[in-house]
Amino acid sequence: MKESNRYLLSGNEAVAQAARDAGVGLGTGYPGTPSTEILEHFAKLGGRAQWSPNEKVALEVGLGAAFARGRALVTMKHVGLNVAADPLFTAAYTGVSGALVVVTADDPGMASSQNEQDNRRYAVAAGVPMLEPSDSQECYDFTVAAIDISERWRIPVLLRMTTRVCHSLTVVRRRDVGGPPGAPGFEHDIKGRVMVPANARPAHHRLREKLADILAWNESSGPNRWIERDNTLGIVTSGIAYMHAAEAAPRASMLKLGMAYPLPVETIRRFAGSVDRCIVIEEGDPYLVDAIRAAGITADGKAEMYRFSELSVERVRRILADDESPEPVPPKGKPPALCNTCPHRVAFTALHDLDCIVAGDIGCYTLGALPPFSAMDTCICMGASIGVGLGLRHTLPEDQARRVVSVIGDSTFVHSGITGLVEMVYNPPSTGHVVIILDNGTTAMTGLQEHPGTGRTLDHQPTGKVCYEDLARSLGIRNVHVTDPFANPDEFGILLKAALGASELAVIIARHPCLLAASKIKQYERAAKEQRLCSAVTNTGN
Ligand SMILES: Cc1ncc(C[n+]2csc(CCOP(=O)(O)OP(=O)(O)O)c2C)c(N)n1
Repeated sequence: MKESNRYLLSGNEAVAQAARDAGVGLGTGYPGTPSTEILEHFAKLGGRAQWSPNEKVALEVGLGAAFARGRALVTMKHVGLNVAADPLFTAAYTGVSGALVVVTADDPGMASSQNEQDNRRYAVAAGVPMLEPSDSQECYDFTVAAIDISERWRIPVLLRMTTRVCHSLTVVRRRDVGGPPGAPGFEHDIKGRVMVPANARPAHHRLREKLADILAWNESSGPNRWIERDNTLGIVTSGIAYMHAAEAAPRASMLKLGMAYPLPVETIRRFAGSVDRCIVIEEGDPYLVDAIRAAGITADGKAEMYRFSELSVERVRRILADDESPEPVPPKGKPPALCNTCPHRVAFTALHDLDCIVAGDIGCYTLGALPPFSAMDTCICMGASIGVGLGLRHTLPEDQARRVVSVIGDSTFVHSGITGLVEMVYNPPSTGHVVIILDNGTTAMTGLQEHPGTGRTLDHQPTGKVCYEDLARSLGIRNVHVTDPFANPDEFGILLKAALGASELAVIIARHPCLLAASKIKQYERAAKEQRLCSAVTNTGN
């Protein structure tokens, strides 16, 4: 919807729009709810966007672009930052020559995640400034601000979103976002970018000096809002919690923090001193309240029960009233289930029938843990199925070890399963091991994104393709089988039984397209074929 300069955008769309308006030259990331639509929208707006095999690679590519004076946007869900943490911490030391903005989309309440970690703590641990928008306008404005801060202080900047901020639609006014990026180019700076200890020691000092400077800027002119109203109650808040607090206590004075790190402690001290009761309203961990109290400022916080799940207007009212009585239990929704025609069903039926011990992984196929299959025994993080399966095989008595199988999806295998396969070859259990790759030709869980195993880019154009069977064979695994479980369910069961009976390493690739993706895949393949024919005709001059 557009009325003059007014756009109704989700937070994710607003980040993409700001990145496009600000001349971001490269967007990289790995899909993950609630962040996925940022790069997809950036591509729709004409930006160059790429899915990487995982978040670590995405951040490294973004960092390289920012070393070349480019403006880069890197997107991921909160747990993605665990994967990308290694480059992030040292990129804080090297800094950047252009701009590097890293979006972490946290999922309090775990609408679609395996934990509800609060990534504000990453900003402190890595020493990277963090901005925290509350609505789509701020998603737009703070993306622009993050680019400015990154370029001004030559430092990566974290933009922390949460599920409601990512997905809610609010009005955005686009604006003049300042100058275009400088021309790309490379300057040698071995001392600044090669982080051996002799270079990293002074780099750490430089980082702390930058952070002190950013803190001074945040105290004087950071993106924080002091809203003075009735001074009997003052609320310090940030992110989506601000929206709930504004509705729950419309007459209270507010200090709304836009920059979660470094915290403008002196501004908070003055605010707390200006009200009779100061209370911190924040979603997730007691991050703000702990830091505020550590600075010797008196402030109330929330009871431990409100650390879990998302806040709401009602929950904020309860926090303000010090109400710790049990909360009403929300009605149970319909549990999710594998689609009736999902090819994963065949694998889980066989795993169930053969009484396997299944080290599982994350994707649509995690639903194999539910009845009627009940055929997944562990699920930790992306890629963990292979390592966990190997550990089980190394430790269990032989009769049980022989029943252990690792099950992993295709996107997950490329993300972080390949190193597990290398471990399997390097430290094989005495009973062998069986890995099933459920290859449905897409990243179904997050909405059918492409990945390096599909052979298509983010916008579905043909590109290089990783072949799992060749990869497994190249590692020295001899038992590699490709089967279509949908076309031939009996064959899948027979293969699995034989693999379990042998004391060898085996990889079974169960290949059948996700039914939701199949027609689109055919369409992309047809378009690619037509394109090839066209260029062949052009090349022969006909
Ligand atoms: C580190 C990390 N990044 C992203 C996600 C979000 N996510 C969960 S599973 C998954 C991939 C699922 O695709 P695939 O393995 O192909 O299985 P499918 O859903 O297609 O069955 C993604 C992107 C996550 N949980 N953890």
